[in-house]
Amino acid sequence: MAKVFIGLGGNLSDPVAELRQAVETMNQLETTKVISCSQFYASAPLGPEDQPDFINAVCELETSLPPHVLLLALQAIELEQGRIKKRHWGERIIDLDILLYDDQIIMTEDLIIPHAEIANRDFVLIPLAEIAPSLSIPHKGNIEGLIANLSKTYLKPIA
Ligand code: ROI
Repeated sequence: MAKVFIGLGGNLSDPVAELRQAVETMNQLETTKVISCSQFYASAPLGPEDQPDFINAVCELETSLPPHVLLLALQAIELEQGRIKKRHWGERIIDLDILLYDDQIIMTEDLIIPHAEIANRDFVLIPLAEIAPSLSIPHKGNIEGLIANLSKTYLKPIA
């Protein structure tokens, strides 16, 4: 089984319900189990500011689905929940990103692991650190160091 971390985000419709639904569906994928999830956080949008705040979380999965099969499964969940692309870096119902897949490094056209922006995003690093506090990210370093390097953090756990 591989240990995988998934970043979840959304800012349309009822984002908390959408994230919960995605967690439940991921847990039902074959040979896949959701091991833990961070709290849900409200975060300021990265990108155009005329869109609602996001809800973000990170979950840890155990799966025997290979990376590209998992990617297709996550894309199917996004579509099933009604994701449509409105604009670049714009609002979305649900985004499911593979952040880490064991300690694999993957660089293909449709899949880059570790996620290319993992080191720069408070809404990924802080929930990730909550469930994996001493994680070391291939090529990028220890999660505590990455968090210390963040410039701004506007992120707060929702009640
Ligand atoms: N901004 C925040 N705060 N959270 C996200 O998950 C997120 N996802 C995105 C863009 C539009 C870049 N901005 C985001 O894809």
